[in-house]
Amino acid sequence: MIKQNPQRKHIRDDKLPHFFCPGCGCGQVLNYFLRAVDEENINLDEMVTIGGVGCTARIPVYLKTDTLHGVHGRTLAWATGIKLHKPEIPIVIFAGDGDLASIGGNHFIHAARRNLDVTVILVNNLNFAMTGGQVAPSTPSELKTMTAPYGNKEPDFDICKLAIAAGATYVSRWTTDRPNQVIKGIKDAMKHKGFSLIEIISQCPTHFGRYALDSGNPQVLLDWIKDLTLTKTQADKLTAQEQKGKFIIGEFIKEDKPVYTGSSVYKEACQ
Ligand SMILES: Cc1ncc(C[n+]2csc(CCOP(=O)(O)OP(=O)(O)O)c2C)c(N)n1
Repeated sequence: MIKQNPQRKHIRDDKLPHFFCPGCGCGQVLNYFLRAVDEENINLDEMVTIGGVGCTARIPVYLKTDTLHGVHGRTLAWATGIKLHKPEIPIVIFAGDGDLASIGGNHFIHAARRNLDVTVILVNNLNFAMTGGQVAPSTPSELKTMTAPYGNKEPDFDICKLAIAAGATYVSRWTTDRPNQVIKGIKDAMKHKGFSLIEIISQCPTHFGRYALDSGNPQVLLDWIKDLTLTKTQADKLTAQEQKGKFIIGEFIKEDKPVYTGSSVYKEACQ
């Protein structure tokens, strides 16, 4: 008899099979999230998960949580509304890099500035995947995409640095091939009071790999990401020029600051 994965109980069976391509990192992130939740005994019934539109945004659809799945780039606007009404509800957002840093960029910087008490799990697959592999603000310079056939001529965002500059109070970055660190990062982000961002650099073999690396093989992409990955300690020994184009991983910030819904004025208004 096949032993069922213990995390399977958190999945909505009626939504299966999932729609992720073979080798896509979204399936891994879903798995890591469930392992984090299970290990911490977190009750999914008391949680809201939110996805905009995109491959990553689809992750909450499979979860037995209260789930909002709707408009591309507006996850943090919804989260703000929910927090205003019920500040005690834990909220986890699953966002693609396009969702969070392109169309949702303004919501992102202001939610971070306000220290909105939510966890954002960013799956950065370096392109707009669901719509066919367009260039995104996270696409590394000079790499080809469906809409940048001569190579991306724009500089890319460092989304973690953007979050820190805006005021986020927990920020870390990992890669899909580091399960233990991702799981710990998700736990830490969920336990953190305030705006927490965990960025996970992920493989999109179907679109990013095919255009940027001439390969739809997930292993080729994973190896490519691994070769470009540096820990924070390794990166600290390099110049800014030498760090260019590298995926620097680690926990970048963790600090206590008042949260958006924490002021006495807000609490009185809610009573
Ligand atoms: C308001 C709005 N603009 C654009 C779209 C089209 N759209 C749907 S998914 C998507 C790309 C998603 O990319 P990303 O957020 O990076 O997530 P991924 O699919 O790569 O995980 C876009 C542009 C939309 N659905 N709604």
